[in-house]
Amino acid sequence: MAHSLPTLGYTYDALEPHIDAQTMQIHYTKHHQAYVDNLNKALEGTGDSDKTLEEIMANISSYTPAVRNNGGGHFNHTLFWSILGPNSSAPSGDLAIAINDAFGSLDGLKEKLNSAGATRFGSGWAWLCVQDGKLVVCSTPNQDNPMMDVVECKGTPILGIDVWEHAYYLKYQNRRGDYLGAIWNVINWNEVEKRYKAAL
Ligand code: MN3
Repeated sequence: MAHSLPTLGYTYDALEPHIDAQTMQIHYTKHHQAYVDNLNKALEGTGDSDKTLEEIMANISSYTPAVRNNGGGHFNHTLFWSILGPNSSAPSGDLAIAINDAFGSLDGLKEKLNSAGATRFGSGWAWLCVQDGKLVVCSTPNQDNPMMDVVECKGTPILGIDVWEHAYYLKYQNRRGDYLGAIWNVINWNEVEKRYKAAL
């Protein structure tokens, strides 16, 4: 079965004023759709059209650059939409404990993730991952992610922040740091917690 765009769990303007509606609409309907279309095209005739994204990521070194870029793009954005939401609260339960253990506090995690995103040269992603049962922060270039067998920072991503300019330029222009500061107002911690439990 061909890959397809996941349903967005909220409206384009739901993350205003932190992420503007126009950015959301273009990001989802143009950028993400293009990754999906180009992934399907790149997999055509390879016999791997029925593989899950996770299977493809784990073995990405044996695929073409088009599968790596567009498969990564599809995986990363699907995760990204799911961990965003209009009613952000705070981490709770085991995730809150693990964050305190690994980073001292939620502010410690924010600082580390924002620094990973701010220092990623060009385009890429900043990640919170589960690695051997522990939380770690890292970043990857382009549309790579920690599920890929080719990246240095391997793990199960439970929160990812898109630092491509298309994610923030309409509202924040070159101020990536302002975008990274604002995005914490729209994190769906319930989803991050769900992914944390599943990753353990
Ligand atoms: Mn993007």
